[in-house]
Amino acid sequence: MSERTLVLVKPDGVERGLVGEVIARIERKGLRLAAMDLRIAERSVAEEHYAEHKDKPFYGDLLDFITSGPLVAIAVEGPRAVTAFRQLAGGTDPVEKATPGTIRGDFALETQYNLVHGSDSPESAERELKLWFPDL
Ligand code: RTP
Ligand code: MG
Repeated sequence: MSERTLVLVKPDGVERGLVGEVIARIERKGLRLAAMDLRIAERSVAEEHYAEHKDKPFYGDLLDFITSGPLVAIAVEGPRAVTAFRQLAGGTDPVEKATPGTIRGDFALETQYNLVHGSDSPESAERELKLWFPDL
């Protein structure tokens, strides 16, 4: 049974030249790229994407950051793709939660600059994929 998830290589990941590294890990895991696009996120898309965090103290900074430069949006497909990619990414705090061997654990130091996003459930994935890839 295949499922889809939305992956973002956030602006810090693009800036640091880690797009290839992230894609390589997705592909080596056995997941498939169904769609991919380099773009600067519209503020409105970013607001909707992170709507669950709108009352959090970091929401404004998060929107500023995610719209600050080009990011790579990827629709990733495969068996249990949502959980599989969350495991590749590692925990949100790249030092306290992400372990070495994960994308965040290997390459990030700060929670705000944690390189990648992955949908946190199949329902979130459906919602986010509609937002980022309406034609998919
Ligand atoms: P994401 O949504 O980006 O995949 O990350 P996540 O599920 O692991 O973490 P989430 O709780 O959804 O937080 C979304 C993003 O907001 C930033 N953040 N900053 N300063 C802070 O305390 C803080 N907490 C979260 C991170 O960039 C996180 O990935
Ligand atoms: Mg999240």
